[in-house]
Amino acid sequence: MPLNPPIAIVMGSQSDWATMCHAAETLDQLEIAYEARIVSAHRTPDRMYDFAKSAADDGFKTIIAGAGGAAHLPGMIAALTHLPVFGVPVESRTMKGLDSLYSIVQMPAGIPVGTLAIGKAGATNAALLAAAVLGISDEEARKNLIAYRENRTAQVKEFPVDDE
Ligand code: RP5
Repeated sequence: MPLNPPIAIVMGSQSDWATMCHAAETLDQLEIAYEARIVSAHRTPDRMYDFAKSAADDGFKTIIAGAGGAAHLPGMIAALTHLPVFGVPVESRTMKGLDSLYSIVQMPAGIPVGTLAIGKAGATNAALLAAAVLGISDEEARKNLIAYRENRTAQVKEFPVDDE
């Protein structure tokens, strides 16, 4: 049976995709394969359990998990797998994502979740961190990540200009 792509992007709801698609787009730019799934800690706990317990055997190397509000998904997945988990706090409607951030970042010692910024920046950086982890042992991923970073640097003007 073919193994899954190296990176999983999971999220608690369809509504998280507007944020998590930025992780997917970043991995697209890096030409790194991923699988995106809706895996809710609260609404589909059995699906979450099955996903997390089999993630390593299924060939995933890193998991990006995004959720908002009472955002237990990244921490629960981290409790169920030894794979690195990067958590993305999705901006919630009522608390602007501070609730999501606090839910994800305050893990007890022993079960780490690498927690990113709220929203698009966090989703983008989660993909870049996942690529960096993959790049330790995958030369293609490493080359693409280095090229991505060089390209971003080259786009920064040295002097400011009036609005174009
Ligand atoms: C969380 O509840 C999800 O991660 C999402 O951010 C939030 C709201 O979900 P919906 O009510 O939009 O489906 O579990």
